[in-house]
Amino acid sequence: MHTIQSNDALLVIDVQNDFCPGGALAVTGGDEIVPRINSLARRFPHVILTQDWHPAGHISFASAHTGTQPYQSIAAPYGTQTLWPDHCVQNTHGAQFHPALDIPHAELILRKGFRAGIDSYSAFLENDHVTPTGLAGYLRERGLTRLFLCGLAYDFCVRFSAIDGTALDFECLVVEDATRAVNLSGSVESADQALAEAGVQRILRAKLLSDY
Ligand code: VGL
Ligand code: ZN
Repeated sequence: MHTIQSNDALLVIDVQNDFCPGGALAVTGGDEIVPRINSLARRFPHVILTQDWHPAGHISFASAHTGTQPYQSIAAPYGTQTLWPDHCVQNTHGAQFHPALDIPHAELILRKGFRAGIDSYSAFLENDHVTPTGLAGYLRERGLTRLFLCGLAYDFCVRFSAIDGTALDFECLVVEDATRAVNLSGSVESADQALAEAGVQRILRAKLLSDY
């Protein structure tokens, strides 16, 4: 048991105020996972946080387009883009990590979605699926090869991070009970299926703490 190894990292996705109850793009139960993530993080030698970090007027905001509503999709130059309420605007309270997130030893905070004209769900590649964020290079240079993913939201940023990470040759496992979903129509089922097809294992926190 407890064979969390020196080449393992916990990747904590977007545990930010706007994705928690009371936030602009609140995920049900988003705050409930914070204590779980804190205790998981204590077991990992390496922890990396991601932070959704949009400029005002970002392409993923419904408010940046005329005649659109949040949660509908548009054709962006790089493909279909779901539109969201304004969220995680750079340097706002909503973009800050949840105040109870307590991971002093986190060694990297990777910001994503900071360019006005392209969104980035994945921690590895922007939504054109080709522009790298630099995370793969960081992990390779640091010799971190196995990633346990948790955070928000299961059906968007956790999903795409795990799938891209797998395609980039990292072993990715999703700690399912340390995530919560936005849950648009069909998004959870579609994430479950995509993760299964990519060979991403979903595990429970208790299993991680006892087996790995
Ligand atoms: C996310 C929608 C928009 C996420 C980020 O972190 O899952 N979802 N921006
Ligand atoms: Zn976003």
